[in-house]
Amino acid sequence: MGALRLVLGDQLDPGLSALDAWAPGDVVLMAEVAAEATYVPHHPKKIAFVLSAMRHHAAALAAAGFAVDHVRLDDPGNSGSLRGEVARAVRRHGAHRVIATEPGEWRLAADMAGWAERLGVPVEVRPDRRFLCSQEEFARWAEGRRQFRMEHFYRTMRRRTGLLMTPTGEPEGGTWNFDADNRKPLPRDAAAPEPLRFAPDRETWAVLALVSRRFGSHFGDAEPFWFAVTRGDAERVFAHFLATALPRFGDHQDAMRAGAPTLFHSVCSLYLNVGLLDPLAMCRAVEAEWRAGRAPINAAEGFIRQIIGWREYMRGVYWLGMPDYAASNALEAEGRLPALYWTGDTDLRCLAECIGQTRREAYAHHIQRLMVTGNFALLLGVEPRAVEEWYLAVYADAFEWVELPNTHGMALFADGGRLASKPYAASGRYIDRMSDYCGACRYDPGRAEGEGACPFNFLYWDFLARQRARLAGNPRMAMPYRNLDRLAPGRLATMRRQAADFRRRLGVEP
Ligand code: FAD
Ligand code: DLZ
Ligand code: SF4
Repeated sequence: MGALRLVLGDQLDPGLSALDAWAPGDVVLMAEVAAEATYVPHHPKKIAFVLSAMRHHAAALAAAGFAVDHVRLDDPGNSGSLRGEVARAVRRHGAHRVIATEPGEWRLAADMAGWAERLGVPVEVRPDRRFLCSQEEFARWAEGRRQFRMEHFYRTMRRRTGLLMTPTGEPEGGTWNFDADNRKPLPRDAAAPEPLRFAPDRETWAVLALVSRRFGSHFGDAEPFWFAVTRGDAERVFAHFLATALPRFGDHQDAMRAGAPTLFHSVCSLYLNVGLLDPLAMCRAVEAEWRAGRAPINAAEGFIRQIIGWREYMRGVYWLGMPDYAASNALEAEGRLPALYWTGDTDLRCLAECIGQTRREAYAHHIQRLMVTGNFALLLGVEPRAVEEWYLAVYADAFEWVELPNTHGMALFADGGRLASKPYAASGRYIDRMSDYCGACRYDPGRAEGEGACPFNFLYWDFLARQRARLAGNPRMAMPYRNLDRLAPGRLATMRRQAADFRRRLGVEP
């Protein structure tokens, strides 16, 4: 009779708080359950990644001396839910209490709050130390601020961690943020490195067969499967990134290229989010590359900002605001999500590239998510919940604490500016500048009306006109509204008609 220590599929860290003060007789429970794969229809590659990484972590914990009870998806009697598996394990082991680490999604935290009563044993939920800023610290930082700005939070985190700081407390390089140096398009002939890939081992092949049998109808290809599924291999991925991509990460952070999904990105978010990599250790390693002269400051600062800035900020906004945060809909977007998000069937080449790549790899980098698929949904006025479900389902790194603020706040502006100072709405010209997608597209990014006009263009002007009452007063939107007002009224009316037809054809409007 001991404690049952719950380790979830995104808590694969041997230093997890749920394992603190281990005592003889305690048992770790890890449970593969159908409900976690289907509450949204997760991409098969993501499910295979999580399940295989869970199995490898369970083996590593057992080898380190922990008693581990790992319930497999196809074990007879598997109840299909986390609550059901915890209840069965409490009975199986005669556990007198349950110890967990706070989960990454509000829905599970809310469910856990009722576990003690249902199970008849105390349930202790401990803080998650894998983040640099606790929920309480973020709440203190947020106190008294009506609007949050990542930049202010980021500076606090730089000072606290000492990352890229001089001995006298100034930012290295003389400025806090090199964002302006992170927007260079990629020259046509520039070579980009490939991320490190791994062949599946026997356990991963078994998981792939299981996933194909149980979840093969979900959007996405499980194979070829090349993700790391152990801590050691995830560390190799990161070391490979440092050696091959970090030096140019800064310059081309916002660039997109057809057929090159990862460019100079790390493809580490999935490993970080399930606990196979440690955020602070990664940032220290990146800083060391800069100090050794192997990476420029705009690359090191840009990467560190994503991790101690954006990543922690998103988590803070999520936990502070939930569940109300998810319910907001500041732009009153009520449209339906076009089927093309799930089929990839579209002649808009930028969308076809990003969605096709997402289907194959369960991966897209930030600008693809924000400025192509996210921007399109924003301009169309799609209902936030449907967009969020898509992002949560299709990316291997998607867990609601980070997916929701990125989608709801950053991409859709559905929080009315709590998280970002303006909507990231852009026309086809932006996509043309930052990618090579438009060259082979049937639409022309230089045209905004008539046959062959890029839909992002007429949708952009239609969006601004439609949202004038809500957005025109925002100082950061002054320039777009000045440009809108310069359009001849007849031209704007034509574009708005074209936008309305387009939205109807896509099924956004009934
Ligand atoms: P890199 O470009 O190499 O960046 C390094 C690391 O910084 C990433 O691994 C990630 O941990 C962190 N990071 C970068 N940008 C962000 C950000 N905006 N928020 C939080 N962390 C960031 N990221 C997720 O981890 N899970 C999600 O579900 C998710 N959903 C998103 C949805 C939308 C609509 C948008 C616009 C962004 C979303 N992001 C999400 C953020 C970002 O797109 C991914 O973190 C990034 O693309 C992962 O690829 P990478 O590891 O190659 O990143
Ligand atoms: C994403 C996922 C999947 C697909 N499967 C499981 C699972 O079988 N067992 C488990 O413990 N966790 C899984 N996860 C991760 C959970 O969805 C995640 O822990 C919660 O969403 C909280 O972040
Ligand atoms: Fe996308 Fe427009 Fe460029 Fe085509 S022309 S790829 S639709 S931005």
